[in-house]
Amino acid sequence: MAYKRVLTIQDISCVGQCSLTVALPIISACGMETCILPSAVLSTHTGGFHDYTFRDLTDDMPAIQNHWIKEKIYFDAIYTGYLGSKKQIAYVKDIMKTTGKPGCIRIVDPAMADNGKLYPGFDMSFVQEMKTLCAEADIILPNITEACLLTGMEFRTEYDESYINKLLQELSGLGANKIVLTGVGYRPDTTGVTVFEKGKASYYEHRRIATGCHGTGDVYASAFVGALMNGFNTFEAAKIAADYTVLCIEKTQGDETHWYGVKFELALPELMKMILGK
Ligand code: PXL
Repeated sequence: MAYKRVLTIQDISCVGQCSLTVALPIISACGMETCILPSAVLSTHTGGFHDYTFRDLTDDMPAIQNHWIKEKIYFDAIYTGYLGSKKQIAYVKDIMKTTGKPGCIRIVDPAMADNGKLYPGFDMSFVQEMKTLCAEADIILPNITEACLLTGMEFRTEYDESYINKLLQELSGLGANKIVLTGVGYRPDTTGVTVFEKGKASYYEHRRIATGCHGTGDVYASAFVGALMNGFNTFEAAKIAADYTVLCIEKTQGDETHWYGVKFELALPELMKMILGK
């Protein structure tokens, strides 16, 4: 497998095991050069800490982009996560257009909501902009809350396959080629992921250990990118990322002081075995 260069655009939450502090080590461990563009710098993530700092880096983006273009720096894949402002989304779309190598894979995690609610600081006008970013992606990785916000469908905690299929149809109407919908569970002790491509949905079910662990969306998306860029197909990559995320949750379980994230570092050897030992 040729050595790949991936760009990931998301925030630096200095403490909290999410976004770039998760994506950078996970994608690097998968054996590729991982370049970053921080969307914002926060003292912690926004999910449970109080009085966190937030420095928006939107205005730094065009100069960074121009420098890369001048230096002829191009990427095999661009993966976006938590973004800092509405205005930033337009910059990110332009970066995807101008800094991708031919065939560059654009992966968008519309990280903006969970458990039926938008994260602090986001509103429906941000969701509107995020729809336009999803439209330009090759693969999107929403959870059910994000999928509902993007499509206008009602958020439900209990549902059947026909609800999920409708959600996938509506999401594909936004324009993304492939969809990896996370947190899809039909039974009390299980959850899973539904992959939708070429009009067909495939489901991978796995154990539900705990609900609502912080940062697991970012752990999942990063491992997905790492597997995909190592030649696994969308469904295989979605499966590896799910198995890795379950391991990370297992390694964190029982430590109540570690409520803010998962100990993803402890399961990196297993991820590397799944991806590089194939
Ligand atoms: O994990 C998603 C995420 C990323 N970045 C920041 C967040 C969150 C979720 O709360 O607050 C800053």
